[in-house]
Amino acid sequence: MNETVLPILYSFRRCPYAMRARLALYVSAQTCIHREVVLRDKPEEMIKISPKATVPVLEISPGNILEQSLEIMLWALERNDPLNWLIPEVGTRDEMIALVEQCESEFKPHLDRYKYSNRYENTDPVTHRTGAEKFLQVLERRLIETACLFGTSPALADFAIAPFVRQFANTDRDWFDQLPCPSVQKWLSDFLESNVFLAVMGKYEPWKPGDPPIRSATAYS
Ligand SMILES: N[C@@H](CCC(=O)N[C@@H](CS)C(=O)NCC(=O)O)C(=O)O
Repeated sequence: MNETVLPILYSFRRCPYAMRARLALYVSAQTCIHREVVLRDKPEEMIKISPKATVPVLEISPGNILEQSLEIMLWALERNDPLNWLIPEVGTRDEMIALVEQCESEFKPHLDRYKYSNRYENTDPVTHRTGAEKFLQVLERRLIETACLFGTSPALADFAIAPFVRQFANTDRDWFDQLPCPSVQKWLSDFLESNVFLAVMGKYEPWKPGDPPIRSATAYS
Protein backbone atom coordinates (compact mmCIF):
# COMPACT_ATOMS: atom_id res chain seq x y z
CA MET A 1 0.00 0.00 0.00
CA ASN A 2 1.16 3.51 -0.82
CA GLU A 3 2.75 5.21 2.24
CA THR A 4 0.61 8.31 1.78
CA VAL A 5 -2.63 6.41 2.51
CA LEU A 6 -1.41 4.47 5.54
CA PRO A 7 -2.48 5.66 9.01
CA ILE A 8 0.24 7.40 11.03
CA LEU A 9 0.86 6.25 14.59
CA TYR A 10 2.61 8.55 17.06
CA SER A 11 3.98 6.26 19.72
CA PHE A 12 6.47 5.98 22.56
CA ARG A 13 8.04 2.57 23.05
CA ARG A 14 7.69 2.25 26.83
CA CYS A 15 4.27 3.91 27.21
CA PRO A 16 1.70 1.26 28.26
CA TYR A 17 -1.08 3.10 26.41
CA ALA A 18 0.98 3.18 23.20
CA MET A 19 1.92 -0.46 23.75
CA ARG A 20 -1.70 -1.60 23.85
CA ALA A 21 -2.47 0.36 20.67
CA ARG A 22 0.51 -1.20 18.91
CA LEU A 23 -0.56 -4.68 20.04
CA ALA A 24 -4.02 -4.32 18.50
CA LEU A 25 -2.72 -2.70 15.31
CA TYR A 26 -0.19 -5.51 14.98
CA VAL A 27 -2.62 -8.38 15.45
CA SER A 28 -5.22 -6.80 13.18
CA ALA A 29 -2.53 -6.61 10.47
CA GLN A 30 -3.05 -2.88 10.16
CA THR A 31 0.18 -1.48 8.79
CA CYS A 32 0.89 2.08 9.91
CA ILE A 33 3.61 4.61 9.47
CA HIS A 34 5.40 4.58 12.83
CA ARG A 35 6.56 7.88 14.31
CA GLU A 36 8.49 7.48 17.55
CA VAL A 37 7.95 10.38 19.94
CA VAL A 38 10.13 11.71 22.76
CA LEU A 39 7.67 12.84 25.44
CA ARG A 40 9.73 15.85 26.49
CA ASP A 41 10.04 17.04 22.89
CA LYS A 42 6.81 16.14 21.11
CA PRO A 43 6.65 16.92 17.41
CA GLU A 44 4.54 19.92 16.41
CA GLU A 45 2.90 17.74 13.76
CA MET A 46 1.42 15.57 16.52
CA ILE A 47 0.34 18.47 18.75
CA LYS A 48 -1.35 20.14 15.78
CA ILE A 49 -3.63 17.16 15.19
CA SER A 50 -3.99 16.28 18.89
CA PRO A 51 -3.51 19.27 21.19
CA LYS A 52 -3.91 17.17 24.34
CA ALA A 53 -0.46 15.88 23.40
CA THR A 54 -0.45 12.36 24.78
CA VAL A 55 0.59 9.20 22.97
CA PRO A 56 -0.66 7.18 21.25
CA VAL A 57 -2.29 9.22 18.48
CA LEU A 58 -3.48 7.58 15.29
CA GLU A 59 -4.03 9.75 12.24
CA ILE A 60 -6.20 7.47 10.14
CA SER A 61 -6.41 10.09 7.40
CA PRO A 62 -6.24 13.89 7.45
CA GLY A 63 -8.80 15.10 10.01
CA ASN A 64 -9.69 11.57 11.15
CA ILE A 65 -7.79 11.23 14.41
CA LEU A 66 -7.99 8.77 17.31
CA GLU A 67 -6.44 10.07 20.53
CA GLN A 68 -7.33 7.34 23.04
CA SER A 69 -5.50 4.03 23.18
CA LEU A 70 -8.63 1.96 23.78
CA GLU A 71 -10.35 3.63 20.80
CA ILE A 72 -7.36 2.72 18.64
CA MET A 73 -7.56 -0.90 19.81
CA LEU A 74 -11.28 -1.08 19.04
CA TRP A 75 -10.89 0.63 15.67
CA ALA A 76 -8.21 -1.85 14.58
CA LEU A 77 -9.99 -4.94 15.91
CA GLU A 78 -13.39 -3.98 14.51
CA ARG A 79 -11.77 -3.91 11.08
CA ASN A 80 -9.94 -7.20 11.53
CA ASP A 81 -9.96 -9.46 14.57
CA PRO A 82 -8.28 -12.71 13.47
CA LEU A 83 -7.67 -13.96 17.02
CA ASN A 84 -11.09 -12.98 18.37
CA TRP A 85 -9.79 -10.45 20.86
CA LEU A 86 -13.26 -8.86 20.87
CA ILE A 87 -15.10 -12.16 21.32
CA PRO A 88 -13.88 -13.68 24.58
CA GLU A 89 -14.42 -17.28 25.46
CA VAL A 90 -15.91 -16.27 28.81
CA GLY A 91 -17.93 -13.08 29.40
CA THR A 92 -18.57 -10.27 26.97
CA ARG A 93 -16.81 -7.43 25.22
CA ASP A 94 -18.56 -4.94 27.55
CA GLU A 95 -17.27 -6.82 30.60
CA MET A 96 -13.75 -6.68 29.18
CA ILE A 97 -14.07 -2.94 28.62
CA ALA A 98 -15.37 -2.49 32.18
CA LEU A 99 -12.27 -4.27 33.56
CA VAL A 100 -9.99 -2.14 31.37
CA GLU A 101 -11.74 0.97 32.72
CA GLN A 102 -11.28 -0.31 36.26
CA CYS A 103 -7.56 -0.69 35.54
CA GLU A 104 -7.45 2.94 34.44
CA SER A 105 -9.55 4.42 37.23
CA GLU A 106 -8.29 2.31 40.18
CA PHE A 107 -4.92 0.78 39.33
CA LYS A 108 -3.25 3.44 37.18
CA PRO A 109 -3.47 6.33 39.72
CA HIS A 110 -1.81 4.09 42.33
CA LEU A 111 0.77 2.89 39.81
CA ASP A 112 1.76 6.49 38.98
CA ARG A 113 2.04 7.46 42.66
CA TYR A 114 4.07 4.34 43.42
CA LYS A 115 6.42 4.55 40.44
CA TYR A 116 6.74 8.34 40.23
CA SER A 117 6.12 9.32 43.88
CA ASN A 118 8.63 12.18 43.57
CA ARG A 119 6.29 13.87 41.08
CA TYR A 120 3.49 14.10 43.66
CA GLU A 121 3.45 16.05 46.91
CA ASN A 122 3.24 14.18 50.22
CA THR A 123 2.97 10.82 48.54
CA ASP A 124 4.03 7.60 50.15
CA PRO A 125 4.89 5.07 47.43
CA VAL A 126 4.26 2.09 49.70
CA THR A 127 0.68 3.22 50.41
CA HIS A 128 0.07 3.35 46.67
CA ARG A 129 1.81 0.06 46.04
CA THR A 130 -0.64 -1.47 48.53
CA GLY A 131 -3.54 0.33 46.81
CA ALA A 132 -2.47 -1.06 43.45
CA GLU A 133 -2.25 -4.57 44.87
CA LYS A 134 -6.04 -4.59 45.29
CA PHE A 135 -6.48 -4.59 41.54
CA LEU A 136 -3.90 -7.37 41.20
CA GLN A 137 -6.09 -9.38 43.55
CA VAL A 138 -9.06 -8.76 41.25
CA LEU A 139 -6.97 -10.14 38.38
CA GLU A 140 -5.69 -13.05 40.49
CA ARG A 141 -9.26 -14.16 41.30
CA ARG A 142 -10.04 -14.34 37.59
CA LEU A 143 -6.74 -15.95 36.61
CA ILE A 144 -7.08 -18.71 39.19
CA GLU A 145 -10.11 -19.83 37.15
CA THR A 146 -8.69 -19.52 33.63
CA ALA A 147 -5.23 -18.81 32.18
CA CYS A 148 -6.39 -15.49 30.74
CA LEU A 149 -8.76 -12.83 32.05
CA PHE A 150 -11.74 -13.92 29.94
CA GLY A 151 -11.03 -17.55 29.13
CA THR A 152 -8.11 -19.65 28.06
CA SER A 153 -6.95 -17.38 25.20
CA PRO A 154 -5.77 -13.82 25.65
CA ALA A 155 -8.20 -11.17 24.42
CA LEU A 156 -8.71 -7.40 24.48
CA ALA A 157 -8.64 -7.12 28.29
CA ASP A 158 -5.39 -9.06 28.66
CA PHE A 159 -3.57 -6.95 26.08
CA ALA A 160 -5.04 -3.68 27.33
CA ILE A 161 -4.13 -4.36 30.99
CA ALA A 162 -0.86 -6.33 30.87
CA PRO A 163 1.29 -3.33 29.80
CA PHE A 164 0.30 -1.57 33.04
CA VAL A 165 0.99 -4.62 35.21
CA ARG A 166 4.37 -4.89 33.46
CA GLN A 167 5.16 -1.34 34.48
CA PHE A 168 4.07 -2.05 38.05
CA ALA A 169 6.16 -5.25 38.21
CA ASN A 170 9.26 -3.53 36.80
CA THR A 171 9.16 -0.84 39.48
CA ASP A 172 10.47 -3.37 42.02
CA ARG A 173 10.75 -6.77 40.40
CA ASP A 174 11.92 -8.61 43.53
CA TRP A 175 8.97 -7.35 45.52
CA PHE A 176 6.51 -8.19 42.73
CA ASP A 177 7.92 -11.70 42.40
CA GLN A 178 7.31 -12.50 46.07
CA LEU A 179 3.64 -11.38 46.00
CA PRO A 180 1.10 -14.12 46.73
CA CYS A 181 -0.44 -13.89 43.25
CA PRO A 182 1.12 -16.72 41.23
CA SER A 183 -1.56 -16.63 38.54
CA VAL A 184 -0.92 -12.94 37.78
CA GLN A 185 2.84 -13.59 37.74
CA LYS A 186 2.40 -16.46 35.27
CA TRP A 187 -0.03 -14.45 33.12
CA LEU A 188 2.41 -11.52 32.98
CA SER A 189 5.35 -13.73 32.09
CA ASP A 190 3.32 -15.40 29.31
CA PHE A 191 2.50 -11.93 27.99
CA LEU A 192 6.14 -10.78 28.13
CA GLU A 193 7.27 -13.87 26.25
CA SER A 194 4.49 -13.75 23.65
CA ASN A 195 5.37 -13.18 20.01
CA VAL A 196 2.89 -10.36 19.75
CA PHE A 197 4.44 -8.42 22.65
CA LEU A 198 7.99 -8.97 21.39
CA ALA A 199 6.92 -7.90 17.90
CA VAL A 200 5.69 -4.47 19.03
CA MET A 201 8.73 -3.64 21.16
CA GLY A 202 11.09 -2.78 18.32
CA LYS A 203 13.34 0.22 18.91
CA TYR A 204 13.07 3.29 16.72
CA GLU A 205 14.94 6.57 16.56
CA PRO A 206 12.75 9.58 17.42
CA TRP A 207 10.89 10.78 14.35
CA LYS A 208 11.61 14.14 12.76
CA PRO A 209 10.00 15.79 9.73
CA GLY A 210 11.60 14.69 6.51
CA ASP A 211 12.55 11.22 7.79
CA PRO A 212 11.73 8.40 5.37
CA PRO A 213 8.47 6.68 6.48
CA ILE A 214 8.89 3.58 8.65
CA ARG A 215 6.20 0.92 8.35
CA SER A 216 5.15 -0.75 11.57
CA ALA A 217 5.39 -4.53 11.85
CA THR A 218 2.11 -6.42 11.53
CA ALA A 219 1.18 -10.00 12.20
CA TYR A 220 1.11 -10.82 8.49
CA SER A 221 3.86 -8.59 7.12
N1 LIG B 1 -6.05 8.34 27.93
C1 LIG B 1 -4.87 8.31 27.10
C2 LIG B 1 -3.65 8.40 28.00
C3 LIG B 1 -2.33 8.39 27.24
C4 LIG B 1 -1.17 8.87 28.11
O1 LIG B 1 -1.36 9.44 29.19
N2 LIG B 1 0.06 8.68 27.60
C5 LIG B 1 1.21 9.23 28.31
C6 LIG B 1 2.47 8.41 28.10
S1 LIG B 1 2.38 6.83 28.85
C7 LIG B 1 1.54 10.60 27.74
O2 LIG B 1 1.56 10.77 26.54
N3 LIG B 1 1.76 11.59 28.60
C8 LIG B 1 2.11 12.92 28.18
C9 LIG B 1 3.43 13.37 28.68
O3 LIG B 1 4.09 12.64 29.43
O4 LIG B 1 3.82 14.48 28.29
C10 LIG B 1 -4.90 7.06 26.22
O5 LIG B 1 -5.57 6.09 26.60
O6 LIG B 1 -4.30 7.04 25.15
